[in-house]
Amino acid sequence: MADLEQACEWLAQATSVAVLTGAGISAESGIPTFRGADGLWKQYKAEELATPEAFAKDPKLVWEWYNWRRGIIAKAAPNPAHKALVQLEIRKPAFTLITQNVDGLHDLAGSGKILRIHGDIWRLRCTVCGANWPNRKTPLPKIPPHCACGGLARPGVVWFGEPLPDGMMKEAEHAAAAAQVFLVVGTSANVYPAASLVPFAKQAGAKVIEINPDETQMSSLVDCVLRGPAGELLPKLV
Ligand code: BV8
Ligand code: ZN
Repeated sequence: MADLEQACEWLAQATSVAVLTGAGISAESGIPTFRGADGLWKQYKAEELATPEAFAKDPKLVWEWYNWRRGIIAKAAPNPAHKALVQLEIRKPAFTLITQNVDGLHDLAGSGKILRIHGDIWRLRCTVCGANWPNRKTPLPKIPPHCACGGLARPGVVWFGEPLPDGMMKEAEHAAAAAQVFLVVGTSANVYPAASLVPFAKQAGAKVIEINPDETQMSSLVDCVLRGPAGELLPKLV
């Protein structure tokens, strides 16, 4: 219990808070995580499909995977963890939500200041003219989808080996450096540069609090570990 009380105290005193979320925060909404047992699709690992190379080789296969994920996400609703972060944002003068998730559940929950550092599964981008537009059709009527210019469309996400959207990492680092409390929720912290935000916030003097039922790459580095599901712990913390 002491850890939760300590975390509550740090959070209550903080006026500036930043949060990094991963797939774990959407697990209780029924969305498979990447590394969890249910993270595989047709025995493919995410790192194999979420790459420009995989798309160049077989855009239909990659789109079938994104169409499958969009189908699952479309049926999912934000859980108490997403909602608790909306409450926290309302209460804190300075608040930034940095998410690795492309599922859009933070948006659906009502969060405002969101940095979608790995993009958005509900946006499409043209591989020819670069047009970028919202598309929430599930299932997609045609796989692969195309742009009005006739160009092949791709998901509006950041693939492995691709840089994050311009300026996004700078903004995330700025928020992490300014935070008195940095929450790390539902991420295994294996993917970079996102994971580098945790030691970055720590070095900048933030109290770093990890919320995760399991050990992660960062557990030894953080100031406080709350072991359990985010849907149960975040509402208690907030
Ligand atoms: C780049 C969008 C450079 C697509 C994603 C340094 C060292 C090593 C490797 C690298 C490095 N630098 C770069 C790399 C390569 C690579 C990388 O990090 N590879 C890893 C695998 C080693 N990084 C990149 O390629 C990045 N780009 O570096 O570009 C560059 C620069 C200039 C010019 C050219 C290139 C881009 C990375 C982004 C890739 N896109 N997603 C899509 O979604 O389809 S990454 C994707 O995987 C997610 O967004 C997320 O980031 C990651 C999955 O991690 P998590 O979200 O943490 O999920 P995971 O399943 O792993 O863990 C879930 C956790 O939740 C677990 O801990 C579990 O215990 C917990 N949990 C479960 N239930 C609950 C819970 N927690 C709370 N409550 C619960 N109920
Ligand atoms: Zn186009």
